[in-house]
Amino acid sequence: MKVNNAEIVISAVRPNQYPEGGLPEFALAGRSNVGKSSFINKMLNRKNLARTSSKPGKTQTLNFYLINEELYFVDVPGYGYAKVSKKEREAWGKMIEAYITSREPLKAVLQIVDLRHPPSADDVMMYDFLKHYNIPVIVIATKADKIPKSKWQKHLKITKETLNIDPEDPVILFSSETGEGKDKAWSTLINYMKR
Ligand SMILES: Nc1nc2c(ncn2[C@@H]2O[C@H](COP(=O)(O)OP(=O)(O)O)[C@@H](O)[C@H]2O)c(=O)[nH]1
Ligand SMILES: [Mg+2]
Repeated sequence: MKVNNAEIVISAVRPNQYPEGGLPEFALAGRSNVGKSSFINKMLNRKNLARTSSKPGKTQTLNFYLINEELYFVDVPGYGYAKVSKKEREAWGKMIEAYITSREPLKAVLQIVDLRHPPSADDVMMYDFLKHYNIPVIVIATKADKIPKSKWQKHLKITKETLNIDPEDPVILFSSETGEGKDKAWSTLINYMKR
């Protein structure tokens, strides 16, 4: 995929702010700080379009990135950040649930996990939640540059086993540092766009 143009079109807090037009959408889900914004920037060849931060729990809106007037990436606030109140967590849950379960143009959720560690209990819960609602899931195991290549397969196996992954769901090894997995991620997205 050659990205000619990418721009944030809206940071939405309510469904009536979501873009109209029905272009295919891919939402990014994952723990705070796992690398969602970095993934978006790498995929779009942009340094800082999606804000990356070492301070988790920042994005509290659904950020819609329009790519080539063809599709959207939707950056979703991360989960599993300890320092949010119960009330904030509930508001987050409602927003995500409302979006994921009723958004017609949503083609798949890209669930971002950290290849270095087994998926967390929150990761497993998110995966099960998506499967429960029959939302197609593409797992992106990122930060691959942080472990030696000789251990990639072992870590991928642990990722799949911990998620109890459906063998139909793609798992893509990725690095926002090196661009590992970028071509595979794009070809997978292009396939899912046609569904
Ligand atoms: N080495 C390495 N660092 C990464 C990678 N992806 C993200 N990071 C770092 O992890 C931190 C959190 O990334 P960010 O994209 O803001 O995570 P988000 O909260 O999920 O959006 C930042 O310091 C990034 O530079 C990666 O693939 N490799
Ligand atoms: Mg982010």
